[in-house]
Amino acid sequence: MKITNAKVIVSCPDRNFVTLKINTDEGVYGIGDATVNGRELAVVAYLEEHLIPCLIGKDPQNIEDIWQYFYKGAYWRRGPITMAAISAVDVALWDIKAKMAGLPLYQLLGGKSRNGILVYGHANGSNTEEVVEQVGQYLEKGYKAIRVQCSVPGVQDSYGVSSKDKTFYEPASSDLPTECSWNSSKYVQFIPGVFAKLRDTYGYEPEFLHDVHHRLTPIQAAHLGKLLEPYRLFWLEDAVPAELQEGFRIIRKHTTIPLAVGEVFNSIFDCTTLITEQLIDYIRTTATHAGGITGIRKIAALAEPFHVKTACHGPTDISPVGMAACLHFDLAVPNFGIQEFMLHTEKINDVFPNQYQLNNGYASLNDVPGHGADIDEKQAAKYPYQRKFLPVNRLEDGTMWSW
Ligand code: CS2
Ligand code: MG
Repeated sequence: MKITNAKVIVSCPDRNFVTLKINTDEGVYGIGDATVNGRELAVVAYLEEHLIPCLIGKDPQNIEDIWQYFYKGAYWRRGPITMAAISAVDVALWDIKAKMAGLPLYQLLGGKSRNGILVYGHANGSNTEEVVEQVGQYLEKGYKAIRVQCSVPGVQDSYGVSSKDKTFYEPASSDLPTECSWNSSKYVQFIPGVFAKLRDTYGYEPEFLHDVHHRLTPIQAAHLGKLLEPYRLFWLEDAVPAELQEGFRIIRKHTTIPLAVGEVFNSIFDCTTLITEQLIDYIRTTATHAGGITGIRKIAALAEPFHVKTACHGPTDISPVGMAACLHFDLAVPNFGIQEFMLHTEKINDVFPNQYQLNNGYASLNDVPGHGADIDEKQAAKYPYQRKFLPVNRLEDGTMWSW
């Protein structure tokens, strides 16, 4: 069996996606997601110029060898662009292998380890009342777990709060990046009150999560963790920028709040200290960014004996193809924790027909061969790429900060 050609399709149905399609001499094709939000065309160039020429003629069945060829063969290893490109190749090859076997992908990963895939949705609001109302709507829809973000009084741009008509919240700009303004002290003082109100209103059964989005220092994060402990959060996510894995020792020393990290990680080396020292509880690496199914399986296998569970990143900038890959992994992996799940718009689902659904807080998959997600190229062609920047962030005095 041979790869005959491969192409990259860039489309913007409400937001940008980079999709790889690999064709074979047996007529079977595979689809992978290579979207890096805000840096899309860098991955396109990487795929078209550096990977696709080497793929032609290779046997698509040798997934591990192809992965190693591109990983070890890069010389300049790792990084989000390289690894997103490798991820797309990997997911497309797993798709081909499962289609050839006539099986849903999760069967090739060891079969079902659970009946349903627990997901969390996103509630947010410009004040506590709005948040309480939105959380109520999610609970009515059957969600068991909900991420909660709220505007902070006196802070110009809090993270994770969307305008009402949008299903995503990063203020993507086609001009230069939007400049946000931030104040960590006001945030740390305000946010525990939101969770106090939620527990008052809905009791202690629903699972609530919160994303700090890399904005605190370790000691600030430790303080916030302590303040949030009475409200029994499922997790505190990305409390600090995680380039310094050792920084989590400080947070861990001071608080029992469960910690999640890793949506921006792209290899196992980004999380070895975090996992082996048990500094975190959930690892958020995802199929689109951390080396595909092959990459996240290895990370999950390292995490399992250290009681760290998986929690694949799944905002709307992961395409339905990337989401499908994650859901197959989630169904099979022994140390599954939770899956982030934001609903895509109708336009996006028209471009990417898929075979998963949500029911009563759990995602499930239809049993079709492969990962079940595809790209409708005619639909995709209707929505050409549009340059979009993610925001940047500054403290109130103008100092650059993490967004
Ligand atoms: C967020 C992401 O889903 C999350 O947890 O942190 O939505 C993140 O802001 C985006 O992926 C950035 O592209
Ligand atoms: Mg996050």
